[in-house]
Amino acid sequence: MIPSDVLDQLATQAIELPSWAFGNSGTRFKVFSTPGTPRTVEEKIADAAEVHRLTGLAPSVALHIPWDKVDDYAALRSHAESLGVRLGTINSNTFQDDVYKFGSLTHVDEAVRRKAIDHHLECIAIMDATGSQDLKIWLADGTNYPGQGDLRGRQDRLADSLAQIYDRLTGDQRLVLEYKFFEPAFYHTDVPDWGTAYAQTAALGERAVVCLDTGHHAPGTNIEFIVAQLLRLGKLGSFDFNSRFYADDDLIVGAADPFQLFRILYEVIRGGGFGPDSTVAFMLDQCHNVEDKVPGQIRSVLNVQEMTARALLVDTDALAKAQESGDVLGANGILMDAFYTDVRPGLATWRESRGLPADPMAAYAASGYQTRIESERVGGTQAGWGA
Ligand code: PSV
Ligand code: MN
Ligand code: MN
Repeated sequence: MIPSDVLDQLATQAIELPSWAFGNSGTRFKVFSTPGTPRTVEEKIADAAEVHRLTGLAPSVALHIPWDKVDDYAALRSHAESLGVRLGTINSNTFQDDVYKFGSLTHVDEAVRRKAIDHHLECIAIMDATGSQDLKIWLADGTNYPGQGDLRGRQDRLADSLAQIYDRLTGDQRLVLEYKFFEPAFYHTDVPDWGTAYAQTAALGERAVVCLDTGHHAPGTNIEFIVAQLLRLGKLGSFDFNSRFYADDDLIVGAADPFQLFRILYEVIRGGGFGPDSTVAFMLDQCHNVEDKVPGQIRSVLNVQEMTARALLVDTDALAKAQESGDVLGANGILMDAFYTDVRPGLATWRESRGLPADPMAAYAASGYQTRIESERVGGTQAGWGA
């Protein structure tokens, strides 16, 4: 039995899906095509809407520009809304054009830097049309060899570029800066860690916050500590959830290390990052290289929901007492009790009580959706990692 106050909190959960998760993706060795892959952004949104229909967990879809570029964003917004979802975060992309070989917002050539800034201003104009709140910036900027670039100068140009972008935000729009410790650059990356993302966003102002992608840290990093610290500083803007065994694997969240996901979500809740009053956005950033994409996304949002439920089960009063009295093993045991609680039967019953399928994975398999898209969508590749 899951207590009703926990279920009430779970009812507020929303996890944004990335449009690119529905497109083909792969590694530098091979991009395998999955039957039924969307051919258009409209079809990606339809797949995302199917995930939401079966789980009630995914009311919005993030777009990546120019992968999801269209002529009429107002029409795209209506399309999404007619399917029961909204358009969410707009992700900029300055990592696939030849001109950005040596950087984008940090580039030493003013013309290239201008082009990269203008791309972000175009993204803000798209946000105005889609009603999106967040502009998410991840930069591939960095160098491969010591001496190749001036680390300090690049940081200064980055600050100036971000300030020009930030100045164009209006209303409740936010600039969300995502860090990543390496790749594609192998010696240094211009936004490699939460400290740099924090310093850059703190200099901009309140509406600039940090995105924590769970796959963007060195092995062994205590990610939940970063979560606690960013929440404490009021700078945790969003998550890109995924899981990894080695580097930025972009596998299904909770697949590699469910306990880490639990620990992260516990700190999110502890720090006020969950619930209607929180401004922390939960998003997925994943690729489904070999598995079917729609059920891959269903599995992902269910994993987040399950670990959130377990994190909400932590007996926080008992934990505080154990911590204060120096009861090391007692405190650890309280956390582990919540982690080891199987919430799946309780969640299944609760889903049914809300008019959702008890088992969304089984419901998808039985729905005929996969067979339909496989026969209807011939030759789908859609721009993105696989293009
Ligand atoms: C970079 O590795 C990243 O995590 C950024 O969020 C990109 O925009 C995204 O991947 C695309 O999958
Ligand atoms: Mn990411
Ligand atoms: Mn990534």
